[in-house]
Amino acid sequence: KDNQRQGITIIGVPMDLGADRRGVDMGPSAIRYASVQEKLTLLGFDVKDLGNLQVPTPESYDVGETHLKYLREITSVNEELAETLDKVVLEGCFPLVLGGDHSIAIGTIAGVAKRRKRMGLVWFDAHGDLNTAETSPTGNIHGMPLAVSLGIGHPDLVNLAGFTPKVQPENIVVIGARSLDEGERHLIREKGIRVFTMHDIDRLGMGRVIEESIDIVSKDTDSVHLSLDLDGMDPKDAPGVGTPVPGGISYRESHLAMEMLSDAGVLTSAEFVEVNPILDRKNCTAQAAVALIGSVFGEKIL
Ligand code: Z70
Ligand code: MN
Ligand code: MN
Ligand code: MN
Repeated sequence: KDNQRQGITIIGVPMDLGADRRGVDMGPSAIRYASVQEKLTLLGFDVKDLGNLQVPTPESYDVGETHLKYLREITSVNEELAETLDKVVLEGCFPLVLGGDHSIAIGTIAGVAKRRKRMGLVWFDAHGDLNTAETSPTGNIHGMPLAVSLGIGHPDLVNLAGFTPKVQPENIVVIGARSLDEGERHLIREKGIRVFTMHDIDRLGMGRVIEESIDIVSKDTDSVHLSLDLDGMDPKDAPGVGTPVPGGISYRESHLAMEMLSDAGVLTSAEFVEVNPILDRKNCTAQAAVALIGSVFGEKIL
């Protein structure tokens, strides 16, 4: 029956205020052009696309403090994103957020965590995104959202949606890390965050990494969010990102990861961020994102 199909609600956030490189604001458009809605509809889901949130253009605003660039504008977009996602969760639909730079995870996580007692978090990324204004080498807020979600950072970001922290360190896994700043390494040790670096993926294999990850994010939790930065993948397979770091997760490994998460049936929300069509080759990074989204929602080879 049509009205019994699981609902997925897509929200685009054309945010580029959290990163230095323009172009990532076109990510939602590129992912839609790669037929995300068609794919999910074919898989049997009831898909609704809310379109894009309004995001200010950097040229018309003051950057503000250089150690927290565009703090005000990023905070207000994330407030709106959190409110939108809270409604999607209340409606019982699965929120699928398309970025935009990774600073939007602050609002996504605030929104999906609001009604949950305890959320698990899968952070797929070349980076830790665990910086604060004090430790960041760039002042770019897209390098801070995981710290913010743990309750560490500027109060305007940390207290977004009126509660903090959004997640506990023991329910987080980072997968694909290979570029960490000194302050991030310190925070990982201090909080005991489970980080599967590329070294761990090489040694254990992605299959074991995901088995362990599922245990960590689903133990004593009532929901699991997937925050997937396309720069976690190898730049050979996903060149259209602002900060490519060599030696990343292969196309094949990333699919295995999504398929295993899907089979475990634990995910309750997801976001795909940092797709930059200006730096891409024939939209292949957006196409990779859509292929991964297919796997998240149960697409199988056979
Ligand atoms: C660096 C910083 C980052 C994404 C770059 C880089 C952070 N650690 N995140 N690209 N997606 O500026 O904080
Ligand atoms: Mn950057
Ligand atoms: Mn990131
Ligand atoms: Mn990254």
